[in-house]
Amino acid sequence: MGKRPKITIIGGGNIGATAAHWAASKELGDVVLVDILEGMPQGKTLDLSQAGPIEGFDSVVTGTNNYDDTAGSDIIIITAGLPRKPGMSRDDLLATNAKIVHECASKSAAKSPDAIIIVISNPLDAMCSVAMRASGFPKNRVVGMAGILDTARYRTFLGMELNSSIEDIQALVLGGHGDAMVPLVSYTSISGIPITQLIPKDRLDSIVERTRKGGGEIVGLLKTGSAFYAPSSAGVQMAEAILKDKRRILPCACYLEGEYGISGIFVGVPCILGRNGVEKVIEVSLTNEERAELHQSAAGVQELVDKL
Ligand code: TXD
Repeated sequence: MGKRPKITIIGGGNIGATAAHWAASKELGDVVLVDILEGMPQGKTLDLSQAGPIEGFDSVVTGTNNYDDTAGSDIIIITAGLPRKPGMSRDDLLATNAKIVHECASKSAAKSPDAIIIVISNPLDAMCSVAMRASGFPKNRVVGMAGILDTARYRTFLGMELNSSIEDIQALVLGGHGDAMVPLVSYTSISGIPITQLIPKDRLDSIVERTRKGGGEIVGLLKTGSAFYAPSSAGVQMAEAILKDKRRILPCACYLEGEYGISGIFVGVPCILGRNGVEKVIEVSLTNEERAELHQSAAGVQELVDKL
């Protein structure tokens, strides 16, 4: 009888603690929450555990400041790092978060050499490169969470526009997790109906623009930090696809080696997520304009990686 899967979440702040909440309530496995702050992960997970009898989940959720407690994890979700403040770009976090992600990835990978790393910390695409280098893991076992969040924002705005269920909206957003991301209108449908039949172009364009600026909109409202409900939910959806070997097709930041004409960096593309992490990168055909936008977004990622 196999033991329960083990999910380590590094960074017990807004995203990490909320990811622990989603993972525990879905009973994806036992959860270990790591932070540098003494007592904080221990307190949050003790509190979360006490919701178990109410919500009906038996996941064992523990907090720690010691990587020994993360040993043998199946999944490592890295959320540690500073979030943006109003006026900051994700790129402003590069130097500080690169150091943090490097430490978290190397220390956790040493204790769980067979794990799959899901990176959430920003600037996301560059932090994936840091995590792959620091962990020494192969490209299929390092994947970044951004496209699912960006696509979820896009789908939410479309559902609002049509006053219809988000469950029936299928969409794809490619590219780096930045203002240059590429929502693909040509691959957006509602119950198979192309979106262009349902929403006029001017409204679609403003929805695409709002999606691109979706992170900044929330940072501007919160003032003290950035989004965390949807980002953590997206990260846990990736963990679920991997742990249950669902082989879902989801937009994730994957390490490309020639796909889409891009090499040597992580960029948001559709991929199959299963027990081995990124099972396959899926290349969809793009219009010249969409391809140019994807390459422009990738160039922004390359610029950040070059600064590392
Ligand atoms: O789509 C996406 N990928 C993004 C990612 C969506 C939203 C925001 N995202 C980014 O995630 C954000 O820009 C940050 O870089 C991270 C974490 O955001 P969060 O809102 O959770 O930040 P918090 O609440 O400040 O939590 C960060 C925690 C905090 O408790 C620190 O003590 C801890 O990280 N931290 C560390 N933990 C372990 N090890 C080290 N070295 C460390 N340094 C800080």
